[in-house]
Amino acid sequence: MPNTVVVTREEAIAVVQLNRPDVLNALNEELMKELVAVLSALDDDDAIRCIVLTGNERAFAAGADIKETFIAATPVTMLKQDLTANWEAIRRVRTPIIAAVSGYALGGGCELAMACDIIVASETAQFGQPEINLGIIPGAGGTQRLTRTVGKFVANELILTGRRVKADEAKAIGLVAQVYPAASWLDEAKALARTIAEKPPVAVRLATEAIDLAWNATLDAGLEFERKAFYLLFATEDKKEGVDAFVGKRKAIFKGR
Ligand code: DAK
Repeated sequence: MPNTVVVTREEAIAVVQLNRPDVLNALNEELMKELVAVLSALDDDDAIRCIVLTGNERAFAAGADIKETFIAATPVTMLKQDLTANWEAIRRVRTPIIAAVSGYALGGGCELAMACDIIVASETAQFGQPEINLGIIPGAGGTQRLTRTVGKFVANELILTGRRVKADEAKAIGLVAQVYPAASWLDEAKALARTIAEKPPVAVRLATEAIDLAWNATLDAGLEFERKAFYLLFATEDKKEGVDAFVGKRKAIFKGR
C-alpha cells in the first residue's frame, strides 16, 4: 500500500490523490516513486481508461520537497539520484491523465500538472514556477513545457519573476483547459474523465501521442504520424462500432479493440 498517494477506482476511471497534506504535497522521493508505481499499474490495467491526478483543496503540489531534496544536494548527489527517471516514467504512461488542480501548483507541482494530458482547475488554483526565488530554475520540464504552452514572452515573465497566476489567467494563457467552481472542481474533473473513458481507447491513445508529437517533432513528422495513426484506426472494431452507431442512431459502446 502506498503511503503518499491514495488511489480510488471508480469503474473505468481512477483518481490518484497526492497525500502529503502537511507539506502541501511537496514531492519527495517516496511520493515520486509511489506515484510512478501507481500510475504504471493503472496504465497496465485495460479496465482503466482515464486517470485523474489531484491533490487536496489547498494544494495540488507545492513543488519538490525543498527540505528533503535540496538542502544538502550537490550536482553529484542529484546526478546519482537520477531524479529524472521518475518524470520520464510518468511521461511514458499512455492512459490519459487529467491534472485536477485546486490551490497551489508550484515549481515541480506545476511541472507535474504539465506532464499530464489535460489540466483543469478549481477557481482557487494558483500556478507558478517560483524556483528563481531559490536561486535555481525549473528542472522538471518547466522551461520547456511552459514555453511550448504559453510562448516565450509569457514564460520568461513567469519564470524570471516567479509570479503566480490564478486559475482564470492560467486559462487565458492556455495552461488550463477548464476552470470549475471551488465547490465542484473534483466532481467536474471526474465527469470529464468519465467522458473520455467512454471514448474508443485506441483512438484516444493515438490522439494523445499525436498531440504530444506536436511538441517534439517537425510539422512534417507530426503530420506523417497523424496520417498513419488515422489509417490504423480503420482496422479497429471501435471504428466500425462508432460508424455503425452513428448510422443506426444509437450510442456507441467502445471496447478498445
Ligand atoms: N517543500 C517542503 N515543504 C514545503 C514546501 C516545499 N516545496 N512547500 C510548503 N512546504 C511546507 C512548509 O514548510 C510548511 O511546513 P511547516 O513549516 O508547517 O513544517 C507547510 O508546508 C505549509 O506551508 P506554509 O506554512 O509555507 O504555507 P503558506 O500557505 O504560508 O504558503 C506556499 C504556501 C506554497 C506559498 C509556500 O509554502 C511556498 O512558497 N512553498 C514553496 C514553493 C516553492 O518554492 N516550490 C518550488 C520548489 S523547487 C527535478 C524535479 C523537480 C524539481 C526540479 C528538478 N528534476 C527531475 C531534476 C522541482 C523543483 C521545485 O519544485
